[in-house]
Amino acid sequence: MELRDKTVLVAGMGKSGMAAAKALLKKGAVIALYDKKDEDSVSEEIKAFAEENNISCFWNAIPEEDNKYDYMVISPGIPMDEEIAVFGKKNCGELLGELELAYRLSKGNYLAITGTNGKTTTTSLVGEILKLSGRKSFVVGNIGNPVIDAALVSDDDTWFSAELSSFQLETVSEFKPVVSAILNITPDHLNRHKTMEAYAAAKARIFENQTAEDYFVVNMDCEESRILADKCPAVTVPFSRLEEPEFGCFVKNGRILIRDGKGEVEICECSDIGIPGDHNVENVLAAAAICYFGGIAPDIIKKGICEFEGVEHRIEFVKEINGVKYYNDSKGTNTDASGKAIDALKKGIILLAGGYDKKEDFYPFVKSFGGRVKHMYLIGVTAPIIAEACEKAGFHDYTIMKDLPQCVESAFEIAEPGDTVLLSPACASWGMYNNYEERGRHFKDCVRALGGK
Ligand code: UMA
Repeated sequence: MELRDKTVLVAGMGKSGMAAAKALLKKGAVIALYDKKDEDSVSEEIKAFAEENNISCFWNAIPEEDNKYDYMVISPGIPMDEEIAVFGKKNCGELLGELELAYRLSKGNYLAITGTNGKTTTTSLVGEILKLSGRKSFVVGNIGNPVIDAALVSDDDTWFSAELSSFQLETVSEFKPVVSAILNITPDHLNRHKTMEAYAAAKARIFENQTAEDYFVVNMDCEESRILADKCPAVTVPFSRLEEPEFGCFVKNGRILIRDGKGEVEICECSDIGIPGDHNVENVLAAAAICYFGGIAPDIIKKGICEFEGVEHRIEFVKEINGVKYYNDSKGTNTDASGKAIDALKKGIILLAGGYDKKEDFYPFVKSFGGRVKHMYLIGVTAPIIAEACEKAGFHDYTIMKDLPQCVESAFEIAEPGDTVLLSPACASWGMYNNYEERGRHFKDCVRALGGK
């Protein structure tokens, strides 16, 4: 992709916008910056970057109609019906996301992972296995590392383990991974995508440019994901915790096996998996299939699985105080993810939930507690909405609280030895925190502060 002297409007100056802007400058493009924030709210770092490089900025202002650009690089957080996206479609030669830009500027091979939940764990595990294989590799994408930083230093032998969100996939056009994977599809981000069909369609864009030489790893235990295989041009590699496909990755007698069309290969024992819950068996099955069909030897895959300790903010053990275990699952940003954390931790759970409203229905979530949640503390915009779902479901053991520290204090007061205090909000953090990491760290600080009590 030739960018020298091309004009590019970078829309959204978060992590990916900033990384894209820097890369575009390096490639000789003439850039302008946009963010819906007003000038006072834009960080000093961004303002200094703009000033040093003499860049025009549109802070909380849409460019005039007579401004034309060759490209717009749009951030994943900006919905396509926002005024700036509408401007981009009309006034910019092409509208692309940071992922698509990075792909066009990179060399090497992509192992691309999407799904509603399990993305970060699977992408991290694939990244660990790639590292063990000795290949030059990067873990990138929605996990928090813009793809473009690694793209600029990639070569033909580079491998990317890329976590991709539906937001990022909405703006791909040429992106073509060697192996793509859809881990599961359950309701999430419906405030943005509006319908499950639109959400699944955005996820399915992960394989739209694949060909018969590529692979598509898919969860055959998840109907919403499985049906997408019919539309996929690549070789489908199903994985299953419950069935034994003739071709694919599955569990048999406590062992993880792969059938590759030539025979059956053992990867590891289920007991080798160090991260809790059935959902993590699924993540391991997916990672094993992705790596195996990405050409990595089974013994290296096994080593990666055995050594993997999980990721921060995902059912992360924080501390035990007076026989009560505290877990940080701040990454539980939808009901499906939080339901899996509850499943993994069994019973006696004091649950801390609530946050930003993504228009999910909380009734099935509360209904699924099945006696495992002792009490629930609720915060954020969704607190009264979850409370209403609790009443409807006949679950009355909840309290609406002011903030997270108050929840932790109260949980500490009521918890008895053997109980578990779990932060798994079933909601995004926005409105109270900048991101789930900040929320998770705050929770851990609150728990550690209990230590002296
Ligand atoms: N902005 C606008 N107009 C809008 C919306 C946002 O101008 O309508 C501006 C904001 O003021 C802000 C910037 O855009 O300055 C934020 O951009 P962004 O929301 O796209 O966030 P980034 O910092 O670039 O982070 C993005 C991903 N964020 C989202 O998709 C919302 C990060 O995923 C990702 O790690 C990062 O790129 C690097 O690839 C986070 C996430 O929450 C973890 N993802 C969602 C999820 O996992 O559920 C999809």
